[in-house]
Amino acid sequence: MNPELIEKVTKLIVEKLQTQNGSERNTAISSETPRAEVKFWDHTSGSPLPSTGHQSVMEPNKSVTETDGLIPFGSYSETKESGGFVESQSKDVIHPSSGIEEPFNPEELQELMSKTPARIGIGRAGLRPKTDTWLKFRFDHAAAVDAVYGDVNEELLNRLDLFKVSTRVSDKEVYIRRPDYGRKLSDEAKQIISEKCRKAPTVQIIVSDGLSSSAVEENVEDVYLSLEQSLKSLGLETGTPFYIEKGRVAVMDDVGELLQPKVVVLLIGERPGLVSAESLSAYLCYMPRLGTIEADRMVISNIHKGGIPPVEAGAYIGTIIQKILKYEASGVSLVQKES
Ligand code: B12
Repeated sequence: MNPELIEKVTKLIVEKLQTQNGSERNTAISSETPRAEVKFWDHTSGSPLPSTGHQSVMEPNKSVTETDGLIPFGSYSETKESGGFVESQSKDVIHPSSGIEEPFNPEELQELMSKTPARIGIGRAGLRPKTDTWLKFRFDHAAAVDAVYGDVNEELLNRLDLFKVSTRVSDKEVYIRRPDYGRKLSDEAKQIISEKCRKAPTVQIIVSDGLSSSAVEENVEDVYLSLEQSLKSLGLETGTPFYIEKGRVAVMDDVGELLQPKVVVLLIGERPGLVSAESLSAYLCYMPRLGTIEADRMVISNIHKGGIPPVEAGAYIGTIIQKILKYEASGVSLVQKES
C-alpha cells in the first residue's frame, strides 16, 4: 500500500481515537492518555458482550455509522469476496451459501452460517463431504502447510529496511519440534543486533515469520507502516527494527536483554487454521527480559483482511503501547494496575 495513504489513514484513526477518548475519559486514566476502544465481532454470539475493559464486541451486521465512533471491524461475511458466498439483494451484505439441499429451517441455518467462518451447513453427498467442500478443505490445508514452511520474501524485508537475523533453529522441521530453539537468538544474531541497533529505545519493533510466513507477507507492511506513523504521532521514539527468521514469541526476551528497550512489539505469523493461513499477531511486553513470565505478555491477534484490518491494527497497537508506558506494565500486571 502507498505509504502516504497509510499515513493519512493512520492520522485519521489516531485523531478519531483521541477525539473519542476526550469525551469518554475514564477516571482510572489521567486526562493526557488516550483510551483506545476497539470493537471486535464475536463469531460465536453475534450480540454485543458486556464490555470488559478496552475491547468490546461488535454485532456482525452493524454498519459503520452505528459503531458510535469506535473503529468498525466488518463481519467475516462482509469481507469474504468469493468462494461459496452469495450476495443478498442489498448488494453490501454477502452471505455464505448453504450446501444443504433442503434445510429444515433455512432462515436459522443462514443465521448460524452468517455468524462463523467455520465449515458448517456444508451438506454432504451420502456419507462423504461434497466435492467442492473437499477441494476447498484440501486447498486451505495446502495454504496452511505453505504458510508454515514458506520463507518471507527478501524484497519485502528490503523495502521495509529490516535486516535479517536468525534464532538457534536450523530448519523448519527443527523449528516445529524445538520451540525452545526458536526462543533463543543465535550467537551471530546477537552480535549483529548489538552492532546495528540503537540501545535502550522506548519502543523496539521486531518482525518474525513465526508459524506463518504468509501472514507476514500479506499484512506486515500495512501494520508496520501504520504502527510507525502511530508511534510518531504519539511522540514515541523507536529503535532499529529488524526481522528474526524462525522466531517464537519469547525470543523478545533475548532482544530485551540485548537492547534494553522499554517496550517490545513483535509482529509474528500465527499458527494457521483452516479458515485463514494469513493471520498476524502483535505480541507486546513491557521490559521483556530473561525470566519474563507469559502473563506479562499481551497479544493483539487475528490481524488479516477478514479480521482486524492491518492498517487499523497498527494505529491501535500504538495506543496500547502508550498505555503500557503509562502504567509501566503489560499483560495481567497492566490490568491489575489499571483497575
Ligand atoms: C497455540 C496457542 C496457544 C497455546 C500455546 C502453546 C505454545 N507453547 O505454543 C496454548 C494452548 C498454551 C495457549 C494458551 C493460551 N491462550 Co492461546 N492461542 C494459541 C493460538 C492457537 C496460536 C498462537 C500462535 O500461533 N502464536 C505464534 C507462535 C509463533 O507463538 P509461539 O512462540 O510458538 O507460542 C507462544 C504464543 O502462542 C503465546 N500465546 C498463546 N496464546 C496466548 C495468549 C495470550 C493472551 C498471550 C499473551 C500469549 C499467548 O504463548 C506461546 C509461548 O510463549 C492462538 C490463536 C491465534 N489465532 O493466534 C491462541 C490465542 C493467542 N490464545 C488465546 C488465549 C486467550 C490463551 C489463554 C489466555 C487461554 C487461557 N484462558 O488459559 C492462554 C494463555 C497462554 C499464555 N502464553 O499466556 C487467545 C488470545 C486472545 C487475545 N486477543 O487476548 C487466542 C488469540 C485464541 C483466541 N482466538 O481466543 N494458546
